[in-house]
Amino acid sequence: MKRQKRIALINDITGFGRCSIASMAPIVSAMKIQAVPIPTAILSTHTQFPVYYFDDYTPRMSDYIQTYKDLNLEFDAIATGFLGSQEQVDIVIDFIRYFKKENAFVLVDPVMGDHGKLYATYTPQMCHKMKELVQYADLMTPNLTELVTLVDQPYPDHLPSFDELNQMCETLAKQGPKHIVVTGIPFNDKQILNFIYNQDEDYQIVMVDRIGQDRCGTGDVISAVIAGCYLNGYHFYESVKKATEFASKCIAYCEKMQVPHYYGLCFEEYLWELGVDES
Ligand code: PXL
Repeated sequence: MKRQKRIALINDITGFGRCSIASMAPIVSAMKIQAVPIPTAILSTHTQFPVYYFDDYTPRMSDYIQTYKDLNLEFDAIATGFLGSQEQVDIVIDFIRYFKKENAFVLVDPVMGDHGKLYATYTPQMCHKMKELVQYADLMTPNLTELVTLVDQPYPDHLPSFDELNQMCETLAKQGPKHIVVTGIPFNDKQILNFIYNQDEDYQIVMVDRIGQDRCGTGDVISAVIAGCYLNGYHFYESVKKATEFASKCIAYCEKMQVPHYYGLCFEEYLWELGVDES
């Protein structure tokens, strides 16, 4: 019997703040895909709150994953997000090598930094390690900070041209991914640019209106919708379009309700819409 599609979500579990697995699992579930969380860390709130409890799950990840090996579980897709240590990257690479079957895809969201700055955990060694993971990616969703870091370029002091973006994506694609979307590039006061690179095809652009300030967890919502759409057979461009439109709608609701920017996206309001046109 044909079973439902199944995706492994390798990311942190954060209780309050709507990010990572807490956002991604319900989103892919709404798209009729079974979510299988593989925690990298457990937090009470995300790190943008003044206080948070953080439990690094690295020492327990291998035993956790071993049971999936013992059960011969199969996954149709694997999506990775925030990874806290080099050891964790090695565990993820081992997971991909073991579980990725033909026709399955790997989406790597290289959560490394934003606005030209890398997160504190992103030492040069960690950046080097992330490049190892890139080799296993089919789809990637970097922001501009992450893209330039992965291709050893400085953060630009001007908006890069489409040709420059395409060249950087081409360099990244040579290491692995066939499809890349560079998310959330500030284009002007009113618009955000999402730049789509497809191997051996022309680049594509998805523009969205800039609504309010940046919100934590937006990237997780976008990568979850992309993973879900792509797994359900949409083209990459359509998946990105649907993801950015969905995120914009959630952000507009948050602005209307004056939800603090670090509370994440109120995706619950529109979750049902993700299931409507799926077969
Ligand atoms: O993707 C946002 C995110 C995810 N996980 C943790 C975070 C953040 C943003 O700060 O702190 C733990």
